[in-house]
Amino acid sequence: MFLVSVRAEQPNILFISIDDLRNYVGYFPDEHPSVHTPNIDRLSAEGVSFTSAYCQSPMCAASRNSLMTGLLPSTTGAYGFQKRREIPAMNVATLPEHFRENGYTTIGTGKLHHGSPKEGHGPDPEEWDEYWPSIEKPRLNMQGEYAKKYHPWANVKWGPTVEGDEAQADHAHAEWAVKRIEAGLPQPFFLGVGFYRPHLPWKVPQEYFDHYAPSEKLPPVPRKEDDLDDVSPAGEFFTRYIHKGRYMIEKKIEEKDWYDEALQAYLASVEFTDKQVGKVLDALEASPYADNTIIVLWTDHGYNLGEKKAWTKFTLWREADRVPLIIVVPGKLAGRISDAPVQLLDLYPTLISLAGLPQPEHALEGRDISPLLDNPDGDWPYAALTTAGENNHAVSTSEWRYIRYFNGDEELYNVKEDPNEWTNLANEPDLAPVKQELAQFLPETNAPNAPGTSLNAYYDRGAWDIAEGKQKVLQAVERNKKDNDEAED
Ligand SMILES: [Ca+2]
Repeated sequence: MFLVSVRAEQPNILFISIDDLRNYVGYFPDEHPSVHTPNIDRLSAEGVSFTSAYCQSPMCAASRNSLMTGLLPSTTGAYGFQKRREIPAMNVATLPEHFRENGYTTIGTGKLHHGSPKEGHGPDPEEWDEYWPSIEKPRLNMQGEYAKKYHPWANVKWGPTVEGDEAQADHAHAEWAVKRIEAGLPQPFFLGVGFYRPHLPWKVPQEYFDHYAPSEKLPPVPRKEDDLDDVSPAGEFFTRYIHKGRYMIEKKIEEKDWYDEALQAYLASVEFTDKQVGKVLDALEASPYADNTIIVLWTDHGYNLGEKKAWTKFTLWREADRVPLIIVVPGKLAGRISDAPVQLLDLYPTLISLAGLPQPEHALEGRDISPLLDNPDGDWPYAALTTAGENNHAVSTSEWRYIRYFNGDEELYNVKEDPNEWTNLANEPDLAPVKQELAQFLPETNAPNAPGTSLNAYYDRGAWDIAEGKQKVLQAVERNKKDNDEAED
C-alpha cells in the first residue's frame, strides 16, 4: 500500500474584530434578555463559542497590541497607549505579518489595530498586502448627524442619527469587504475586517434605538447600590477616581437618570454591528471559500454599563474583561459552547496551529486552544490573565475571579454563584487555598510601564497614592463641573 503524502490545502482566515462588545451576544447564558444579535448567533451555531474568554487588557491599544504580538502586557510594559513599534519587546512579527511571511495574502479593513500610523499606532506595511482605505488611514471616520444627543462627559456621547446605515463607517467597511470577497481573493488569504461599534459614541440609526425603547421589555443592567462597599480601596479608585471623567460620567447619568437611555444606545449599537457582521458572513457563505475558511470573531474587551458605578472599560471586573469569542473551523464541531478559560492572547498560537504554520521567531505566550475545538468540554487546567496597568491583574476561570492590585488589595468572586461579582470573598479564610491556586497564574514578570503613552491619566503610572489621587479628582470635578455643564449640548 502506498501512502501518498498530500499537503492539505491551507485554510483561509476571516478575522473579524469588534470594539468594546461585552457579553450582550446571543450565545452567552447571561446575555441581556432584549439584545438581538442574529448574525453573531448564526456564526456561533457553526462553531465553538467561548463563555469564559478574556482580554489581556481592558483597553483597546494594550489589548490589541497583546493579541497581535502574542505577548502579555506584563512582558512588554505596554499597558496603555504605547506605540507598538517604539517598544523593543514588541518589535516582533505580528499575527498578520506571520501569516504574510508564510505565503498568505493579507488584506485588511477598518479597526484591527488601535489608531493609525500617523499617531504611531495602526497597521504596518510589513503586515498587509492590501488595506482599505489605506495603511495610513485604516478606518473611515463617518458616522452621520445626531437626531438627538445625550452627553454625560467629554467624548461620552450617544444618540440616534438622522441618516441610515449608509452614513456609518462600519457599514462602508463591511460593504468593502463584501465587494472584495465577491471580486475574488488569492488563496490562502488572511482577511481582517474590523468594526468600531459598539465603541462610543453610541451613535447609530434611529431604527436600532427603536428596538430598545425603555419599557418593561428592557430590563435594567443588574446593579447593586452598595456594591462598592466591599471592594478594595484600589478597586474603587480604579472605577471612580483614576480620572475625573469617570466620576463625572457616573454623576451625570445619575443626575439625569439616563440609565435606560445609555443601555438602549449600547444595545442599539450592538445590533447595528451585528448587522454589519452579517453582511460579511453572507458574502463568505456565497463565495467559493466558504468550505475552506476559518472564521474568528473576537472583541478587544468588554464594557461596564454602570455596574460598580463604572461606565467604562479599564476595570478588572468581569463585564470589562470577558469577551465574545467564536471560532468556526469547517468540518469541525458546530454549535458548541466551551466554558474553558481562554484568552485573546491564545489566538496567535491557535490560528498558526490551525493553518499549519511554523512558530514565529519570538516565543508566543498564549496557548494553542485548538484542542477545545474538538472537545469543548475537555480538561483545560489553566486560567486567563487580564492586566490593567502595571501590576494590577485579574485571574479568571469559569468559576472564580481573583483580582490583585499593585498595592496588594484583593477581590475574589465566585462567578458561578455570583455572576455580577457583588460579594467580595477575598477575606474568607476558607477560600485562601482558592486564592493561592489562582495566584499561580499571575505573571512572574511585571515589566515597568513602557514610555510613550499619550494619555496622562489611565495606566501611565506603576503605582498611585490612592488617597491623594481621590482628593485630586474630587477637586478637579468641582473645578470642571462648570465647564462640563457648558459643554453639554
Ligand atoms: Ca460588592
